[in-house]
Amino acid sequence: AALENDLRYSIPNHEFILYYQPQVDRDGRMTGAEALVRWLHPQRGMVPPDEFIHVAEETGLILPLGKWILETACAQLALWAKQPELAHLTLAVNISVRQFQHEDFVEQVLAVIDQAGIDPNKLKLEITESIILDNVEDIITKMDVLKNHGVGFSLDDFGTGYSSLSYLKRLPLDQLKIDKSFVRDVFTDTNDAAIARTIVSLAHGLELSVIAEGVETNAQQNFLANAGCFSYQGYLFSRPLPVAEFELFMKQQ
Ligand code: G
Ligand code: G
Ligand code: MN
Ligand code: NA
Repeated sequence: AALENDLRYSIPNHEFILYYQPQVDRDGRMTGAEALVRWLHPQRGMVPPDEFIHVAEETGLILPLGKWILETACAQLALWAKQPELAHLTLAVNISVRQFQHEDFVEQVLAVIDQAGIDPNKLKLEITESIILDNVEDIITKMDVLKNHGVGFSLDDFGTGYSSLSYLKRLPLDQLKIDKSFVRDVFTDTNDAAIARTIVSLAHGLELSVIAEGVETNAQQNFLANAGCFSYQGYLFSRPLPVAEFELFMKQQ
């Protein structure tokens, strides 16, 4: 409850910042980033999103917070677009189900893109399987409008939810994101290895791209490459970084 109360003041008090984690292709080139929110609490220090996102979702504060995250991420993309070494970067932004369900979501995303003056093709929205709890027709309609403007969709934490593949194939997705829990145990759990391989071939079969998160070792990267996955995100390349460090990291590549 204390956390919930503090969360109410955290937005007007500007206590959030975005970190950026690089995404890498098969040749080691940096192709983009995922924006990850951090709460710099005046007393508690840095509170990780696992501790406050669910509170924000339960209280509805995820709506103003999610809006701030989207605005900040798009403003960052606009700044990168002006710098030759960074202009190619895409940016993935996590979207809560609660945000996506809001009736103004599509208009809000389009307005933010417009205000920031960014190329919508550089923006990727990460949604999770839990979105399917809603009316699938509504979801498809919303996604289609944004897709027609160039916005991409990645299905985050893929394989950890409970969606059926028959719903999944109807969503106009661009990418599946292999959850880090499968990547972590790929050499110690033959089930996880099989699941990781299966997600890659499912993505190929559905003509979607695929990215693996939580890649921490070269061996894991090699396993994924052998399975046909050539986009990666994880500590092997970089932890999520504050923007100044992220830009420095990108320019050193
Ligand atoms: O950055 P970290 O790995 O600690 O994030 C943990 C989880 O918090 C992520 O898996 C993601 O689900 C959630 N998260 C991080 N940043 C955001 C954000 O900007 N918006 C939403 N909705 N969730 C986020
Ligand atoms: O959106 P999602 O909840 O999937 O966010 C990804 C989370 O995974 C973030 O909290 C990020 O800090 C974390 N993460 C990113 N790379 C790695 C990694 O290589 N290993 C582990 N254990 N976590 C990672
Ligand atoms: Mn994510
Ligand atoms: Na994830």
